[in-house]
Amino acid sequence: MTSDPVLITVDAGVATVRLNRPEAMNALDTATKVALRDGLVEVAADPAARAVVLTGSGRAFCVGQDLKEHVQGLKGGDVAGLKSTVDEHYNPIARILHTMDKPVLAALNGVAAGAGASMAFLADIRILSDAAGYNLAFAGIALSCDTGSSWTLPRLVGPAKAIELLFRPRTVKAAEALELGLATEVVPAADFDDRVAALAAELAAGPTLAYGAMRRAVGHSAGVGLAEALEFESELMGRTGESADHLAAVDAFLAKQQPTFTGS
Ligand code: T3D
Repeated sequence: MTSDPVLITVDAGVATVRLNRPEAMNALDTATKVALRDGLVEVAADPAARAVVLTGSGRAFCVGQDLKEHVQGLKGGDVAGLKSTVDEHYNPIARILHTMDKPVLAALNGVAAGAGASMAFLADIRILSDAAGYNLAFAGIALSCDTGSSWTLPRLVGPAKAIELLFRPRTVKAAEALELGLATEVVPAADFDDRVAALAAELAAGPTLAYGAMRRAVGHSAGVGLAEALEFESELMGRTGESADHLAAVDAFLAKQQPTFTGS
């Protein structure tokens, strides 16, 4: 066992980023936020990591900001610390999760609350154990929403549902999350690790550059008109069209074989 608040391993193309404060339901204290932010930057730059799994140890995925640490700051008069942690920690974490050129899979072993939920919404795929759920806890502590949830949540569930979930926080259980579009898949807890490993392996063996381009294209298109989206698509098609994976895959298709992607 180790006391590192975030554990990162890279194995067979899969980087697993595991929040590791099970005794605190993986609440985000400063050390955890720094380790997560810096760890994600490293994983994003590591060519050996072709798919990223974000998950938690113990019974929770992540319950967001560590309120025990937070209240000490507030009572010590450090209200400015609230803004600085958003700028120094939450926003960089959101940016790197959203922009890295490789697929991101959020594996919700348990509840995701506040910024924990926001991080899951930034992933491409959300696998939930049937013991997991979401709680948009921000209003419960009289805060606005952060870590990109004002952007991701309405895109996932529509603006009206987003406001409902933000105004009246409750734990949305896995089955409802699936209905709402907040889960890609719900898996019995006993099968969770195997299913996450299988899906991560599938993504890690895929056309990494194309996946990265697709997540950029879909994120970019959300804020622009069709004309601009077409231009960006053209640029990305050019980039992926020059890749070794593209040529190898076309060759394999014509030879009626399965392609082997290298991520380059
Ligand atoms: O400046 C800034 O930091 C701004 C940034 C903010 C980003 C945010 O994430 S704000 C949102 C912060 N998170 C929350 O408000 C979530 C609070 N937690 C809950 O609503 C519930 O705990 C859950 C719905 C997540 C889970 O409920 P349940 O019934 O499974 O567990 P519980 O009994 O409420 O909690 C178990 C323990 O975890 C308990 O401690 P205890 O009594 O055993 O000593 C509880 O206090 C602790 N805990 C839960 N969430 C947090 C936490 N401790 C510190 N920070 C937490 N976020």
